[in-house]
Amino acid sequence: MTSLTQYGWNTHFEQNFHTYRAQGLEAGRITAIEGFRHKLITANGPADAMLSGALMNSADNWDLPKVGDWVAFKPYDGECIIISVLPRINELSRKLPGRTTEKQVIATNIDTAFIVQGLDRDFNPMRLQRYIAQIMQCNIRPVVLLNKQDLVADPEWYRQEVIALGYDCPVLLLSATGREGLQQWAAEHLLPGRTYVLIGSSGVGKSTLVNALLGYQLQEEGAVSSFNHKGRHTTVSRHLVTLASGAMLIDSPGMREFGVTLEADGQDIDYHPLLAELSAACRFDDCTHRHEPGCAVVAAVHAGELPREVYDSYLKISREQAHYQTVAAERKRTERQFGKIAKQVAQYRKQRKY
Ligand SMILES: Nc1nc2c(ncn2[C@@H]2O[C@H](COP(=O)(O)OP(=O)(O)OP(=O)(O)O)[C@@H](O)[C@H]2O)c(=O)[nH]1
Ligand SMILES: [Mg+2]
Ligand SMILES: [Zn+2]
Repeated sequence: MTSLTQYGWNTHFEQNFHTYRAQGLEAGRITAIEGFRHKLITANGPADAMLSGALMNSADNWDLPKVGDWVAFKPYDGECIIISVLPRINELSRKLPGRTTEKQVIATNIDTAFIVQGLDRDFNPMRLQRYIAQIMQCNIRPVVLLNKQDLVADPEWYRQEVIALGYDCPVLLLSATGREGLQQWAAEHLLPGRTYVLIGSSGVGKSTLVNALLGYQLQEEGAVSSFNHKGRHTTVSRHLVTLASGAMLIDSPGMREFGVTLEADGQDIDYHPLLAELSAACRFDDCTHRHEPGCAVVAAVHAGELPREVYDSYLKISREQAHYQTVAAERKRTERQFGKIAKQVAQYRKQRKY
């Protein structure tokens, strides 16, 4: 018997599991998804599971189990059937690339997300800010990992560039292959019973970092790549591994784009401490910090108190969020209308008895 608390089980899940327990179901956490096969960690060790027919048919994609989810399952003939996903504490999501407003859930029930950038050609403060904004919006703590520090002459310069942006998040320098900085990273940021996810572009060294922590090859890392990425062992699916320390780490495939979504009440982006503080001093409560008179944010940019990169990132992200919000609202309206029609058809059929 393993105790589920070491995998992150807590009173939140316990409370939501009550009714399922009464029905004789068991609880497990999703560690990997390969097609239809779901890998679980349960009180009796690892297990394979499938979705129940009802779950497969009824749910929206983002309601289906994702890596990190706690589920209620029924042991059945040597196989486990997943009956339900327990309510999530949070979900790390992004807007899918392209003109869609579709949301993709990357992983769930996360304590900290490590944003990995490589100090070769990948370093990009604008992209970094987009990650930070989205992660904070998901109620997850961001930590920036600048990997491949062995490839640049002055890695500290890059770290200071990120720190100067003024976000409330730690910035670490690492070399996965040179095994530099790993110890400090593990000691300060990888705690037992907590769940972490690594995100960032392809080739920044996420899997190499995981493997370095595990101390063995869980999966092949890429060989040194040429420009076209041929022959690289790029990660194709997400999986959760448990380190010897008891910390859980989710590796994920590289992302080309990390689109922001917009939950709830929009307007206020308070992912940047100074930006949030300044907004309070704007003349208008609903100031968008663009052209309004008496805007404290614009004044701070002119005075050199708020970094221009932060302001530019704010403009870009808030524009995208506004777009996401309008299109998502439209989609909801259409779905509601469609729902009404479907209901009318069902009623009509019932009356006509066919
Ligand atoms: N010089 C140097 N190379 C590194 C370092 N970390 C990783 N690499 C190399 O970078 C390449 C890509 O590493 P991966 O770990 O596969 O990158 P990834 O982020 O997992 O990529 P995807 O799975 O495609 O998202 C490999 O050739 C690694 O050996 C580092 O700290 N320094
Ligand atoms: Mg990888
Ligand atoms: Zn303003």
